[in-house]
Amino acid sequence: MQAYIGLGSNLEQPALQIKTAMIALNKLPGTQLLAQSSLYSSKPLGPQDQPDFVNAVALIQTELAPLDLLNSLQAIEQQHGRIRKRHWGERTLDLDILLFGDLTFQDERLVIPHKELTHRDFVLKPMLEITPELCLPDGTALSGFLVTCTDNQLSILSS
Ligand code: ROI
Repeated sequence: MQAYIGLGSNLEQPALQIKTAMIALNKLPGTQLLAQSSLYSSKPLGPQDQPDFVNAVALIQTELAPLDLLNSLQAIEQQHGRIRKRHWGERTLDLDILLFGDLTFQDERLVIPHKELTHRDFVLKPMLEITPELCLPDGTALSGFLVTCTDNQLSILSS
């Protein structure tokens, strides 16, 4: 299955956090990194008295089931010494499953597609950089949400 993973960090050398997390994704069992977006700098959504974020998206091919993938992503977050200071606050590393093939899934721990995906420019723009024609499982083109999503003043850090 192909899955899109959102990456975000604004503590402890954010760009390095994202780059090493990409490498860790490629090392997960039964998983390969197929593509990665540029690294984007973005203004924080939430409290403004925190550092800017670095955001990116990875496209992976995985044999893991969704909840196994979630467990693996949470293990990577822990290995990066995930610190979360407050709700909607700063963090060392956030990894979110955005899309998982054409699957829709919902339980207490995981909702696919990710609930905020269509609202956040720092998720949409890197996803569309990888796959411009990308659609939700119901066939809606993601590019249509660019006009209504947040504006977190994205700028490309490096390719
Ligand atoms: N803001 C930006 N720009 N990028 C993020 O990844 C991000 N993640 C979050 C909150 C705190 C909501 N704000 C964010 O979890």
